[in-house]
Amino acid sequence: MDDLRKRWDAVGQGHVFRHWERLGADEQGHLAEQLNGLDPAEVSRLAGLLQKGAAPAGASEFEPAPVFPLERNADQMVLAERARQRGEELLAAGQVGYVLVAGGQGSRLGYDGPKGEYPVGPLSGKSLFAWHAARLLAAGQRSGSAPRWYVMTSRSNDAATRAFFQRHDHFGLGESNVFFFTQAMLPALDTEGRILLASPHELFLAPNGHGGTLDALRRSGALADAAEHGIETFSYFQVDNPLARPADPVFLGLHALEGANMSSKVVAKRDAGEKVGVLGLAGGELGCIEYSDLPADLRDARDAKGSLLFNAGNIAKHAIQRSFVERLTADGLDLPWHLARKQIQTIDDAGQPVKRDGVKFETFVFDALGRAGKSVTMEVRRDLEFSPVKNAEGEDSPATCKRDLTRLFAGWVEASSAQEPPAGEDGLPALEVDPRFAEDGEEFAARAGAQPKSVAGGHLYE
Ligand code: UD2
Repeated sequence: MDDLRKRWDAVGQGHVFRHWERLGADEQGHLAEQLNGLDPAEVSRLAGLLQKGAAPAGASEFEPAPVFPLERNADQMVLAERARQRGEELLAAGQVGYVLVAGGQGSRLGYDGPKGEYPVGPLSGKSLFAWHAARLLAAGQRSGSAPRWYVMTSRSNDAATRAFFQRHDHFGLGESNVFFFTQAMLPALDTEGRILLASPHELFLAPNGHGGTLDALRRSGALADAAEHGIETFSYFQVDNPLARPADPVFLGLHALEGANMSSKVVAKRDAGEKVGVLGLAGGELGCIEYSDLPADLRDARDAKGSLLFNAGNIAKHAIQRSFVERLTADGLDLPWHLARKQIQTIDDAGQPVKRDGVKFETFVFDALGRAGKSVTMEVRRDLEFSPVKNAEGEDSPATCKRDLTRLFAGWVEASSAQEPPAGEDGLPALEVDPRFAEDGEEFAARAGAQPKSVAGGHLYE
């Protein structure tokens, strides 16, 4: 105990013991455990960043990223076909492992549990986790190779996530094929760099951002596990997007043919004001320019064809070489820190609840693009690949996700000879297509003779 106190005193954080004497043994144990999980030197480095201020955005040096487009010329069509074949080979050889990031807190959605539990199946009420699992099962059926799934949680949702997978029998993937790992937490600091307490016996900790995935892959043994299983490439995707297609052979194949270390999928922005980051170059280095960093004149600028100049909306879908993660994390994760200044619920010196200005620290996975050397940025169809559930209402909400899924499926039905679905109460077709049944219009058409199940007054294809 003396040792612990000395270590934190030495870096000017002794105030975290202010309430120690009046804590119960369990509470003392909890606080000590939290502190033992942190590195005082790292906390000092973070505190040092507060003095430096935010890094200049360098807006004058922004340029659009080169993109492998959806509208392809003859050469690009040939290349895409070669890529498909290469991608299918990699998938069949089991060289692709799937990494799902599900460590975020989902506070914008207002859902009190792991976001992956959130129901998105329009008729089945299937959760985000179940939806992703269905895609992986479909990929396994197609390639003949059992998918290996690395699921990143954070300390606040790890137990609940594991329990959810248990209750659902790991969605038929097999318990031994799902590898859970947990990202690190970091303390929020006040504007003077002092650790904030959430209560007398508890630090205010927050997940260290999705860049922490890379570090957590190493620390958890997932990198070693992937090497043992012959996995060379991670297909990285976010829990909030049920349309993410983690086993896309064209994307994986392009990434491989290019010899890329990290690649990205993008969609054309809905409009100039859409709040997504765009893939672009800053000072010649590839990265993701957050919408808040893109000056209005660049945000609104158009090219000769009238498209937005900065149009490559980041859907947070990447292919990442295992060897690249090994290199990036060999001496601790070396990515820039992003500081989020927020009002934080903490306590005052007397232990009473109070709100204070504070700072949370995160790294972002797309900052690794600048270190990747070679990279492919591939444009994909928004209606097929991107409809995230982020907010409780409005854009990117459960309602828009249901609308997008239903419209997509309805298009497949319309283009085939399948039965027209009835309308649901909300006026949308009451329709759902499980990813194991079909993941695009072609696959759907190939099975159009199959009869849907009648569920909740609608047609469920599964
Ligand atoms: C992210 C991108 C944005 C855009 C959008 C696409 C950032 C900063 N911005 O916006 O450019 O591409 O996604 O959907 O990423 N997560 C963790 N641990 C963390 C933080 C996040 O696992 O510490 C996960 C989280 O569970 C979610 C994903 O990362 O699946 C995205 O996080 P977010 O919701 O904070 O990012 P968002 O929507 O602001």
